[in-house]
Amino acid sequence: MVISIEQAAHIYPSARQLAWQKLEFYSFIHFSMNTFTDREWGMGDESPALFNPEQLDAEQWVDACQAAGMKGLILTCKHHDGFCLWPSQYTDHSVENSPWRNGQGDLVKEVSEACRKAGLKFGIYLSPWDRHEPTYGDSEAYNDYFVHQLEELLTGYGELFSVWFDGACGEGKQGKKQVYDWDRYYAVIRRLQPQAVISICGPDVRWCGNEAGHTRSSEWSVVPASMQDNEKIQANSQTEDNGEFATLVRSDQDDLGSRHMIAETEHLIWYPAEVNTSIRPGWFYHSAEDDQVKTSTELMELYERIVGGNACFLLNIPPDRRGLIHEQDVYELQQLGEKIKNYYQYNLAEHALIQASDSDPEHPAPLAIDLAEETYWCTPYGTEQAEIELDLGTIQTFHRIVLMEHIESGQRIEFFTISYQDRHQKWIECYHGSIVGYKHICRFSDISAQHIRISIVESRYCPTLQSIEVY
Ligand code: FUL
Repeated sequence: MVISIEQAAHIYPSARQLAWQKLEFYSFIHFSMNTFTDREWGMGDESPALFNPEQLDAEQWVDACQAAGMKGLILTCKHHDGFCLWPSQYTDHSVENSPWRNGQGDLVKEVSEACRKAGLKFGIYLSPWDRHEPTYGDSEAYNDYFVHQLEELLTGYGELFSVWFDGACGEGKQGKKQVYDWDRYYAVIRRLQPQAVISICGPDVRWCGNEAGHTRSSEWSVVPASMQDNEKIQANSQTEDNGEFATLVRSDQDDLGSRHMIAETEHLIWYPAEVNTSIRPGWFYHSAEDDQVKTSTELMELYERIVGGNACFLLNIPPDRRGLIHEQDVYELQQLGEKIKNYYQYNLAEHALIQASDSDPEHPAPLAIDLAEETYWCTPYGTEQAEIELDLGTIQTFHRIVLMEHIESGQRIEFFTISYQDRHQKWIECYHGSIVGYKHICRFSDISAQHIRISIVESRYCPTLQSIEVY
């Protein structure tokens, strides 16, 4: 049975996906043995004696994240080399055998506590691929080991917002191949941290398909259910460190969810995108890259395209060997935070007059600018085209319009245009876009006008707008 557009309009996010989407922007922290060996992928035979970040200060990391406007942090608790940043009772290959804090330290604890103190959400990255653990490749035994580690992380460090499973995977020793028991991992996470999303090799959050910060022009959250298996299939295809992490592209299919794409689909799911990239070329800190830190202008471009392109932005900021985020990175993050604040400070739509060509009586147009998250405008059931006009009261200059659908009601808008009225009352189109979803940031050069029109050209069953902002 093929799915109809009406059915496609009624695929909804789970509560955990919704809470995750609202975070918008959060950090990835790649910090581990590789920081001390100057590598991207460790071999698993590194001595724990090498790990000694003498000035480590998790609060400095958290401050840098908050300065940039981030709402959460995901820590690489174990990367592919198997070294654990917490004293796991299932292996010796951990901070417990390092000189750091005389073997008494627990970095997962320090970071999770610093996050909690500052009001940042905390998440974990636990690499399924493990080049150190001797049981890796003996599927049952390693699955037990992995689940034990998961249990330690899921129970010892408070509430988690994300459990991030990497797709990178190689073979075990002597060519042994590990068969991951994903369903078992997921069940443990659902039992112990039901509010956490399981990302990438998981059912809740979809990898955008590249590590360079690219977003599709239409990043659909409603996609064929087969997308959920993609990462796991890819998981076995990347086998060695090719040194070009930031440009790695594993899936470049551009259209995942248009009418055309879903025409033959039998099962659609809510599977929203996350875009991960690094502030530096590598995921781990390398002093040779100190002069290659992305500038706040580059980061702002990424932020607006990703968050404003219906995806969440996971930006990696790797601490250095001291255990601190490098000064250059801190500076760019602070500048980014300032830019975001400045751009989105005065919402000209807040006091506008608004009217729509058609509205459901319970969801009139003013609900699109009332700043309340739970209220929204929508058309009567089955009305797929509509126009909304804003009167700013006087001529104002603006360069951004931010649209948000009420995604609790599904993802519906497929094509829209934005126009403004010029001095001769002529409507001039200044933007056209495809999907909106959680958020679409429409960018253009300065326009001075009093009247703005948003035309929804094509949508699924009936469009909604939870919010319209003009800056
Ligand atoms: C990749 C890994 O191989 C990299 O080292 C890094 O952790 C990145 C986020 O994912 O698959």
